[in-house]
Amino acid sequence: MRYRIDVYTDEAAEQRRLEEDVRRGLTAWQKSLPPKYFYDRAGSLLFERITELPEYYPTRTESALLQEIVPGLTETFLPDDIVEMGAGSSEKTQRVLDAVGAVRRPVRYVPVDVDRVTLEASAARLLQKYPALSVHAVVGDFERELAHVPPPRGRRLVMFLGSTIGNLDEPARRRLLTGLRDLLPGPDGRLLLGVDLVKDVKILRAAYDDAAGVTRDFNRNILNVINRAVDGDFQPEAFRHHAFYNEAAARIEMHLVADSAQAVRLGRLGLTIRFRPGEDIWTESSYKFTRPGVETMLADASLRLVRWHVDPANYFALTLAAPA
Ligand code: AVJ
Repeated sequence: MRYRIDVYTDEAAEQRRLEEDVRRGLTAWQKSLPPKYFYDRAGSLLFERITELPEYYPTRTESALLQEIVPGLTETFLPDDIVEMGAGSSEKTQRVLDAVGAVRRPVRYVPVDVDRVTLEASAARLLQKYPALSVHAVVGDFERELAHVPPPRGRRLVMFLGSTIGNLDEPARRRLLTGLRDLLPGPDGRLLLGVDLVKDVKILRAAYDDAAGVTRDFNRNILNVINRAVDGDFQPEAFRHHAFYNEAAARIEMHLVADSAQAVRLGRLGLTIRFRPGEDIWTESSYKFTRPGVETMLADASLRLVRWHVDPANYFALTLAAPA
């Protein structure tokens, strides 16, 4: 059997969680929404457009780095089992599958993602392209469903790319990395982690406030998601996109600022949310890392850094880690 898919998403439970998140986030003193709600169909398409923007360096920098390091990586560590968190369309995965010889060597790929449709489509594509590959897809939130990842079959590589880890604050990061560590029993497993690095503020700012306004549209789209989910009447255009680098916290913050007073009705929650002029919703943090910071973060999850690969400009790092 070359293909299996396990689904751990439950629409009723997701809806309840979203309602909780929205109620808590929008009734707090500092209003906020969790960035995972950016990614409905429209939001995922907008994110894809972001990855192609001239200002948004992370995706192309990581892709080039991956291309460059994967041959050397598989020379010293040839995995039989590849787990990928937030796999999405598995575009970068193909670089790794090529390098591990999944065309002729039996390799299992375990993608974990909330988006079932995307997972199914990419699994079909990969199974066709790699005759020796098997796919065990897990549909679920990687912050919650790690326990459902099957035990390793041979040498396991866990991949967590795209600096998605940058969305998490310190406690959530530690929780997740500890969970990933637990997917690697024995000394033989490896974690490949993509992290965006601290750099010139102008470059960071431009990446999250592009000239074409795609990131603005992406940010505002979260209000469409909320409108649909809880019968709300947010006017996305009444909110200004504000992205800045918080140097003390080493993170980009994205906010949506109400430039005029707004009263927003959330029908399903029986709530009216009021905004004073200038009041904002904090929609995303995107943490930026340094090598010492990554080493500490790995150590806190009983992992140790084995290899640190950066591009020539020092924009982005691919980190290889092993159980400590
Ligand atoms: C998908 C979380 C890595 O933080 O750069 C891109 C999301 N937000 N532009 C990032 C994002 C605005 C992205 N991550």
